Amino acid sequence: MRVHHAHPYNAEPPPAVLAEQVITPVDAFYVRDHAAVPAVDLGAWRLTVDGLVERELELSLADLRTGFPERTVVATLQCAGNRRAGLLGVRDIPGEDPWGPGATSTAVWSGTGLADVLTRAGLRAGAAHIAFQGCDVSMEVSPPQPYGGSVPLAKAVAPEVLLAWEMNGEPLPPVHGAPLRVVVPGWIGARSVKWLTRITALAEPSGNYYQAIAYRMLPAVPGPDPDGIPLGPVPLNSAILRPGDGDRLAPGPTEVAGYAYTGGGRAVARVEVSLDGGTTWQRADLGSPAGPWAWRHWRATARLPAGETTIAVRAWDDAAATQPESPRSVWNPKGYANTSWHRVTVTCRE
Ligand SMILES: Nc1nc2c(c(=O)[nH]1)N[C@H]1C(S)=C(S)[C@@H](COP(=O)(O)O)O[C@H]1N2
Ligand SMILES: [Mo]
Repeated sequence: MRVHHAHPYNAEPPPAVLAEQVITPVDAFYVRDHAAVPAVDLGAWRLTVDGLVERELELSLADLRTGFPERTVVATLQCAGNRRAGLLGVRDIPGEDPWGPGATSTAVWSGTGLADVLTRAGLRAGAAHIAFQGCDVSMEVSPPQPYGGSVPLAKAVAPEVLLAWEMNGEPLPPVHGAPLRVVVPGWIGARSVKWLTRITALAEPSGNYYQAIAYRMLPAVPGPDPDGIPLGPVPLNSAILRPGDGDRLAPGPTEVAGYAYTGGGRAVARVEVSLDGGTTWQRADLGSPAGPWAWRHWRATARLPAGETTIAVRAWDDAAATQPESPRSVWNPKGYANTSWHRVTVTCRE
């Protein structure tokens, strides 16, 4: 893993490792923490459901496992800061980690539907957002605050949104939120709250720092909208995982491989690779879909000239939207959602 920070732990797998399998092994799955991994006493652990509900609930893990139907969803998580490194060349972003294209991974998640738990509690009139709170306390905020966030009710009750206790068929590991986390497929990773202890039905979005202040798309130049756009659905993105930037390659055809992903219920429709700065594009082959909420792996065979070549990738979605050419057009003060063409530069021997 490429460790950006040891405490709190923040690490991404090397790109080539992500290219190996559509389902990322647990030990290669990126980790994004804002606080120390909390020590959870499993016997004492309870999930509280409160706020605008008919009945407050206190559920143990056994209550969840035995009292609710189990569901499994293959879902990609993607941090809003994925590919931030590509924005740093435009302008510095102090205090934020320079993530490469590996702040995203895909797993098979099992647990129960959030909708089922909300149905058991019964929502009262006026409930419009579902807030989540973890038991890790972030020292990045003053005064320190448990990590949290929220999603609008329409997404919260969608069938793909899980309270997950299993990842790739194993109990959820501590670093990924044991014993229970939210998985909000298609939305930025920040909404998939780990170490979940409280679900609250609210009339407004959560006031937690990570919903109200961070994870917002601020304007590049402070203007009439200083609060920015709260980030939710993940925009269309793609990256080259192989070859690696700076690789020296043998002559002959080169296999180029990577991922493409879009959230918000859209689908990746096409991936293209350019060897000439975007004048011409070659179609990549998309791997078979692992489900509507998972990334697509892709490959293309490139015939590289001798010397240095920059390979670029872009994807298209089913609304025929594509990615912007330059990181300049998407630079923002917190360095979120770098969706510009991803590029690697390689050298081919004569
Ligand atoms: N409780 C808690 N949940 C959290 C976080 C956190 O710091 N604390 N980080 C969020 C962010 S920003 C991301 S991108 C994902 C990362 O999930 P992972 O570490 O399992 O990859 O978890 C989210 N859930
Ligand atoms: Mo994130």
